This record gives sequence, C-alpha cells and structure tokens, in this order.
Amino acid sequence: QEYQYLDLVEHVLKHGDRRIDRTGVGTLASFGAMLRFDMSDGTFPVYTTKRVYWKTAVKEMLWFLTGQTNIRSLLQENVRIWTDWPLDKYRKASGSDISQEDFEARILADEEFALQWGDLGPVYGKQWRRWVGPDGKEYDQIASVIQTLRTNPTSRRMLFHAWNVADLDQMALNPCHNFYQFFVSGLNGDQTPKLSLMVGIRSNDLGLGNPFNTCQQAALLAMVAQQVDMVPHELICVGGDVHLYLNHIELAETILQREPRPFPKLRLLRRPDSIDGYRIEDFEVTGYDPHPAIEAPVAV
Ligand code: THF
Repeated sequence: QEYQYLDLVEHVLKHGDRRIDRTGVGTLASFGAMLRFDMSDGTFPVYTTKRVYWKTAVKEMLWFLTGQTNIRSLLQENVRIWTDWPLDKYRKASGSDISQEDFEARILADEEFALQWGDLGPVYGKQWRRWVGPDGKEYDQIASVIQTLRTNPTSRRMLFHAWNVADLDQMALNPCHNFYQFFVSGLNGDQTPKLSLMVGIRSNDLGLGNPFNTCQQAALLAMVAQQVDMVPHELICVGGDVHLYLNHIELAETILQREPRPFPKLRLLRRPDSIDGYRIEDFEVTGYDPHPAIEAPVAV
C-alpha cells in the first residue's frame, strides 16, 4: 500500500510545478491526489521507506483532541514539531536569537511566558472541540460526530472542520488538514459495521507532514471506531496542493530507491470511557521495521 505514496512522490518529483511558496523555500507542486489505506486487518499505515515517529504523530493527534492550542502541553510530552512557529514569532518580536532548546525550556519552566508566547491561536484543537458560533456558544464537533455515529450512522453529515474563516488570521498557521468525514458500511448484515474516514488536506507536505498525518489520522479512525463499536475500514487522504519542498528532493530520491516493507499492525490495549480518555500507552504497534530515519528541515 505504500506504493501509492511513493508513486505520488515520484509524480510530483517528475511533473510538479516549480514555484516559490509562502515560506520562501520553494516547492514542486501538483494538484489533487488520493491515497486509500485499508485498515480492516489491523494494518496501521506507517510508511517504512523512512522511519516515521508514529508516537510523536499520535501524541499530536491526542493533543488536538484535548482542544489545547499551546505548545506547552506538547513539550511536556516531548513533542517539538510545533515549536518553530512560536519561536519564529518570539525571535522577530524580541529581536533575540534564542535557541530552540532555550525557548522550549523557558516555555516549560515559565507558565506566564508560555501563555504569552506558546499559544498558536485558535488552531485545530480549538476548532474541533470549541468552535465559537455567532451567539458565543461553543460547539464540540468531535462529540457531535460520535453522537451521530451512534444514533444515525447513515448520516451524510458526520464531519468536522477546522477552516473557521473568521479565525484564520489569528492562527499561527492555517490548518492544512481540514475536512474530516466519516462513513459507515456493513450496517445491514450480522457483522460489525465498518467505519471509514476521509480527510481533505488543502496543503500537503509530502516529505514531512504526509507521513505524520497519515498515521495520526489512522489512529483517530481506530479510536473513533472503538468508541462507537465499529471496526476501522478505510482511511482516505485527499490532497489539494501536494508538494515537495525543494530541500526535500534528496529525501524523496532516497525513499524512492528503498524497497517498502509491510505496514505494522495497530491494536488498542484499552477501551477508555470516552474519546478523551486515550493515552499514548494505549497504542500497541507491532511489526514496524522501517528503513533508517531521514532528517529534513521543516519550512516555517
Ligand atoms: N509546515 C510544513 N512546512 N510542513 C508540515 O508538514 C507542516 N505540518 C504541521 C504544520 N505546519 C507544517 C507541523 N507538523 C515535523 C513533523 C510534522 C510537523 C512539523 C515537523 C518533523 O520535523 N518531523 C521530523 C522529526 C520528528 C520528531 O522530531 O520526532 C520527521 O522526521 O518526521 C503538517 O502537519
């Protein structure tokens, strides 16, 4: 199944349009792509042509689900993938050239500082769990989806969204993965119904973000399926602008030379009372035997 991803990487490498993007790094970009991963047999789509830090990715997903938007709680879990944005902002505002390590240490040690400089604005978690309506009321989109999956699983409205237009300019970064829609099949037979998830990703960084997002979205599908007593079926990732950053070309060429290995399997070791009860220890991944990790810079 990993060949879908590798074929997409190859396509963008060969046919992508070269342009200077928002970050100034430059990309090769194509438009419109779909990857489908069948999880029915317990498969956990973690790519193997480079090591993917799936625990970090799942921890980020758990952080989204808490509704938090401050990097402090991520750093407490030793997840450092969101530091670059607040760090960049702090450096520009203060004129200091503080290192990432020192900045992170200060966020962890100093709650006041974290409140002021560690918040990313109303990003994913806020919109998923506390989208504010015009009346000031907060909407928990995750709870609604789970409720509908339990009561009306043929609904065509089982979705949640992070693209809150009115909030975009307060976000550290506009959401890349926006549109999450669920679908249930097999409701008529005697078998357990099967749950699928499709995610719309407006801007998909094939080198870094895509491998991360794919496995964390698979983890979300596994958690939601468990909560509503269904089995995970397909994860479908739809990319809009799918791109390779120009400083990831070597990474792309390296993974294309490697032979993909079988995906690992995922098992949830515990069934928490609600979607809010999951911890990283609940995820048991077996059979993950990847090629070596490849370090690559993230464009900010
Ligand atoms: N911006 C860009 N340019 N690309 C992205 O993928 C991206 N994200 C999030 C927001 N903006 C983005 C941030 N997600 C890594 C992984 C995911 C990120 C950011 C960075 C990263 O550096 N991963 C390394 C190391 C992981 C680790 O430190 O454990 C890796 O090798 O995978 C798309 O969601």
